[in-house]
Amino acid sequence: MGKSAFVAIVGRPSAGKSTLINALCGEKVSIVSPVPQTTRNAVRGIVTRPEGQLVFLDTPGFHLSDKKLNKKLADVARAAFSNADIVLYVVDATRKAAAEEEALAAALSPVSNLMVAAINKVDAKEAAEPEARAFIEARFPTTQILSISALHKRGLDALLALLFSKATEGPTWYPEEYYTDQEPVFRIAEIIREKVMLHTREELPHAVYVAYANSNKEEDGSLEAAYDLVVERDSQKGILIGKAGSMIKQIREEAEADLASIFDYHIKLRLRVRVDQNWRSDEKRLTELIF
Ligand SMILES: Nc1nc2c(ncn2[C@@H]2O[C@H](COP(=O)(O)OP(=O)(O)OP(=O)(O)O)[C@@H](O)[C@H]2O)c(=O)[nH]1
Ligand SMILES: [Mg+2]
Repeated sequence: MGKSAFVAIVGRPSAGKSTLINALCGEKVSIVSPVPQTTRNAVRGIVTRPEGQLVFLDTPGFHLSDKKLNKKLADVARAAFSNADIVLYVVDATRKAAAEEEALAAALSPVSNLMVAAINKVDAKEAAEPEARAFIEARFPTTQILSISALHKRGLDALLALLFSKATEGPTWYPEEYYTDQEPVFRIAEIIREKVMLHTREELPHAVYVAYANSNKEEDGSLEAAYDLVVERDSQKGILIGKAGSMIKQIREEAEADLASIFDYHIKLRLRVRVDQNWRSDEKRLTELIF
């Protein structure tokens, strides 16, 4: 039996948590965009090495807000770090630690003995690594701190070595070729949502969710899958469709290109836009979507 551990990756929105889980797993496990609050679910990524297996949980960025959606996202992050064997705290070296970082650090204090800290984005010219280090050291004096660049895959071998050194003897939960346990229906919806996040502005990225409609397996083994881009208000439909359908076409084409590199069968998407009035205030809908 080798070592194993559940490792929750936590940090502020846009700290680079999803970029990091992808870099560690060597595959696109979780979607990435420059828009804060891209990740909405606890997404699992698996790393199996001769030493054992680490199961990473990517989590939504910890954001202070009274909005229903943000509270749910914070709940997902809290549940993940409360149940993990190891907590990987990602601090963005390019942003000053303000009230949000302070609140996250306070929330992490009960699990400080399980924590490893990674200062991310040290490649960026605006990175202030000593400040980030001082912030962590002041609040978590016994926590080991590494500097990394998730984007340029720097410092990741040292990080994995540190995480394996903290893991204990335990079972291997997944077959060694697994890098995620997500169902294809969810992964496809997420890839589509990533393109929405990348191409829309201001409030719209946050006002969209992607819902599976139906699919058809063709005789040649390919899949035709229909998904709905769901917005909050009628006035948002036009922006997502774009001039003569240009926006939705771009979203579809870019999503299909990504899917081609992930799945070993061809996936053709059919996208529609529909309205689910004020879904972000709908407790039932949020419970379905945020987990
Ligand atoms: N320069 C630099 N940029 C990075 C690095 N890691 C992530 N980024 C960028 O930071 C932005 C946010 O990255 P994500 O991985 O989506 O961040 P996240 O923490 O998952 O964000 P949420 O899911 O919104 O909480 C993207 O534009 C990334 O390309 C890094 O090491 N260096
Ligand atoms: Mg993310």
